[in-house]
Amino acid sequence: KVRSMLDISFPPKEEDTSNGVAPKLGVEASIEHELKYRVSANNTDARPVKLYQSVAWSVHDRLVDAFDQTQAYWKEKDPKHIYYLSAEFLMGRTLTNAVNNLDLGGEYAEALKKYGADLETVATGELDAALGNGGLGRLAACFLDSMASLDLPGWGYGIRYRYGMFKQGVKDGLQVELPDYWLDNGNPWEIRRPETQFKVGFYGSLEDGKWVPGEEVIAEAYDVPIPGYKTKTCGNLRLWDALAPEEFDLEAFNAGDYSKAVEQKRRADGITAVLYPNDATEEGKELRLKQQFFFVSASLQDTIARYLEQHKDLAGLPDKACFQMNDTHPTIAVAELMRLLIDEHGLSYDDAWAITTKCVAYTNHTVMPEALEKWPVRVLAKLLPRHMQLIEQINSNWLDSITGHVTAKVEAELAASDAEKQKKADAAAEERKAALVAAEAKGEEALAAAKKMVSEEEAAEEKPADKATLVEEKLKTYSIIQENQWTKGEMLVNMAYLAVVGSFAVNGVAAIHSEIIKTDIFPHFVEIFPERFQNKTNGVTLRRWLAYCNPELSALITEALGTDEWVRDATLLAKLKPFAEDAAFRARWREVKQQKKKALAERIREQTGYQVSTEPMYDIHVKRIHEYKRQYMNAISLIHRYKVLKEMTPEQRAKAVPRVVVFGGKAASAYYMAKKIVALILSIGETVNNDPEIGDLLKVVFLPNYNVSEAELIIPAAEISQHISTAGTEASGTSNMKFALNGALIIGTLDGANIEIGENTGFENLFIFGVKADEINKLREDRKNFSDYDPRYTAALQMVSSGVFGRPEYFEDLVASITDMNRGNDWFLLANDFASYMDAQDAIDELYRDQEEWTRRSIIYTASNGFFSSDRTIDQYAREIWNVWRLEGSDYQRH
Ligand code: TH1
Repeated sequence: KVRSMLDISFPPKEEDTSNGVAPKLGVEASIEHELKYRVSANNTDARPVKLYQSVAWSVHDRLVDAFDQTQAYWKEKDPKHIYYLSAEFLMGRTLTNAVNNLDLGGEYAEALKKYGADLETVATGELDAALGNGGLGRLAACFLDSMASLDLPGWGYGIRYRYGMFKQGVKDGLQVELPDYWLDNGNPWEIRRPETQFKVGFYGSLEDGKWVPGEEVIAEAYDVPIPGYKTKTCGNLRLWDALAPEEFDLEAFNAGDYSKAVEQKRRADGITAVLYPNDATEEGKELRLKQQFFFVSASLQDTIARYLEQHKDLAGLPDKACFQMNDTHPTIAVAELMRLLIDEHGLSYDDAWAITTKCVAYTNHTVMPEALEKWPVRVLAKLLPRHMQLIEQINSNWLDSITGHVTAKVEAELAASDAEKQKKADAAAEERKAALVAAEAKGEEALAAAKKMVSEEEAAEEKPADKATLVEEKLKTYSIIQENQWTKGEMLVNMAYLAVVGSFAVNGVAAIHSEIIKTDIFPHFVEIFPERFQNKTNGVTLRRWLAYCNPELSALITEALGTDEWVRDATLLAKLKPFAEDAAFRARWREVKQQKKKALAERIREQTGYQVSTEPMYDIHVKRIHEYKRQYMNAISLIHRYKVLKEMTPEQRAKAVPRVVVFGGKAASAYYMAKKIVALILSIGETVNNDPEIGDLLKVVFLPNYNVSEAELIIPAAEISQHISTAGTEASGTSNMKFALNGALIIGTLDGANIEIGENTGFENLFIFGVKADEINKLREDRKNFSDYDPRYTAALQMVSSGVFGRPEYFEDLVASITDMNRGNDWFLLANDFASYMDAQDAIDELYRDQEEWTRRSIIYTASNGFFSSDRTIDQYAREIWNVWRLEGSDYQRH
């Protein structure tokens, strides 16, 4: 611990322990107080953002009360805690969630009347906290909500990036990236903790086995209270900021070299400056590793320090702490926990290993090879020499521990093949012997020639495999440290392997994904510890993703069920099923959808200028832009749709089913093809939306800057949503769950959580198409001489190449990526799935003509998918991995 000079003990108080403002003032008075004193705006010029700030600070004070009480209670009861280590937390806005989770919605609505405002409008004054890329970061945020709502003692640990996910703009038909300075207006949701600081070292060398860092920064904590839903439990998200040592050490600063201090500050600032904008792709930059180590080290030091306040013996740590690693990004935790236990707390290697492997668990979120983190030994050894040494030791112990297993495997394989080979070799040897005897009889010259021939033959002969070599080769496939298959000679640390070896549990995020990681990614680890591998199907919080983003639908559900308990217990949604058969209920369900479509149409007009009708089907495709997610295939299908509409007679057009197709999603700034996909969608929209012959029959909209808040607006308006990744590539997907819960039908492949949504909803109610995951490898092989293109597909691509949508040269390599054997060769198999995709699209049009049946299905979706509540997911983690329990036997939890 760096600083404890703030060890002031507060005199015990009778009532609250807060700053004394909130509990004494009612909601209305506190807003007024904040408006006047904190944001300094008098009532008359309370511009929306100032009103937002005042309301937020007023809520903040109430949050702090709940937070302090919970944390004090947990400290007293000392239950096992779960620490969710994640490089990303995609929180979005906080106000609406906090007010409603604290059950203060009514009071704030009432108080705001005075300002002629409603909470919904005021809430738009808040900037999204976008400290994450996409699904993985949002999952972490949903998990925090569920942990608190289930009264589980849990904290999130991450990085307080000063710039979150970039803001996406559109300029000249292309994506542009703008900085996301989300702290611009201050942040009422965080509490700075200058009293909680830890040193984190980098670089340097090992001197007598001891690490002497060459650079040090200070990690300073910021706490973000996480209110549970209608419970007093308020969890914590602790985010770390980096300070230069001179920033806190005033004396050294004054005595020292000013410019050196400034340089140190610049370097420290760099660590927490910006979130890497890559979703499910790796960028092996040293700064990224620095970020990972920075937050992991601070979090582990913090946890150990708090543990030691109450316990002496670190052997008990596994009974009090579990670290869940959100993908491999925090995997250096395995080495850092070892280092802290051994170097800082004097434990033996073996004791430290026993503790570490009882405390750490790992969630895998992807099987995409380009996302699996592998750090060059060279980089790790330079940045973290002691950790590299520990990883080498971990690896060598690991390989020693399995040598017996591997040897037995090799022996079994050899026994089968060697007997055969040996027989052949013996026969050949006999022949050669005979040849020599015969040559000897013929004289010196013949003998010499025969000897030469024999020795050549012997040299060329296949040697019976040498067991030791085979064992060595096989062991390499288990090794955490491996040779780079592209850059020979470079050694890499496979972080996923380190995570598996260092964890007591490893899980995937949907049923199919958890199977694929066992068969394709970690099969050799499954041999050794089959019991370590689990599935935990993802989930989403129904608070944010249904109750709060769709209050109209929620009111209808609550009315039908006669209770709002479904917000807490999502299984109750199943009771909606009979209402699908009620025509009057269906009409009201449709009315809500219509209302949400109207709100989205308004947003589309604001953001793009396009006027879209609310009559057509709203078809939504929102997620990060990626080749594997196949927005490109959707775009090609829309070109075909456009072409068909153009070729129709007016009578035919009158019968066509109109659609508004909305895309949203960011392309990583360095992801070349993804940016071209965005450009293609924008270009298609430009042509189609301005074609007077088409009118309302088809609109193609790219809504810029898709983020959590946009999603809250878009998802409730969806009638159909697209989840069309190449089978086997999308680990789970989570927006599919949000759409289903909001009554949007799904068109999708048999991939990720789509499969389980199908099982819950009934596959007959989804529009499923495409090849299956287990066919992919063979199909990719076959593509080497593939020629079976659907004529609609070819014609659509032809339109791109011939410039119907402008810039044909710009799109040339995008087209080539799916048509040219040497330039991508359609790795994600768009051509294979196109025809069945179009069939599914036709079925959608057909069903939409029958609005009663469509609405019936929509209700069935909401009723069937309570399983995908993150409360269920977290309950499973708690029971099956973490072994943590809600604090029971107290009336403290519930209001
Ligand atoms: C996503 C997966 O792609 C998605 O299928 C899944 O639903 C989600 O995680 C939550 O489990 C991933 N996001 C990332 C981001 C990075 C690296 C790997 C993944 S996998 C930076």
